[in-house]
Amino acid sequence: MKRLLILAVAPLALAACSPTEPAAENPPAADQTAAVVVTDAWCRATPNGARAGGCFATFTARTDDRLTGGSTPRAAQLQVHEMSMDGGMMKMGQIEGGLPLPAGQAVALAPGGNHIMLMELTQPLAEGDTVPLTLTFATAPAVTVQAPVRRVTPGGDGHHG
Ligand SMILES: [Cu+2]
Repeated sequence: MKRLLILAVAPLALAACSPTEPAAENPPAADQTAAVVVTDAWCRATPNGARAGGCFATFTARTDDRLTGGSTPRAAQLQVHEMSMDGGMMKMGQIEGGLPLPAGQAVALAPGGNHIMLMELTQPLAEGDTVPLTLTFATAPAVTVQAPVRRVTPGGDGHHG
């Protein structure tokens, strides 16, 4: 009877050694409800008298989307601008149809490239200010961020080399 007992136990041991692996993929974090995550928002301080100012941020969309515009209490208009070369001159203008935000890809706005333009500022953007930016998307709900104002010395940071 001893031999029979051993045979009966073996299948149990086997089962214990091969647990069913849970799916390896990470479930999305519970608090990632926003369809577009906006990080590192900031605005560039404007010299006295400037009527427009640039703001920057990094956007990560959960599904393909586009940054189309927005609003701020600090300016009459908020536009999404791109830089382009035209006959050797840098020009900027609104991006037709909005800035593409491919799913899962961090899209960074930065000085010298795509930017958020605040037109007709109510007052200059001063270092230490915080600018509320409400950003709108083609499909995702609008996102409001608080962008601190920083001073950038033109050409003084060596980043353009
Ligand atoms: Cu601009």
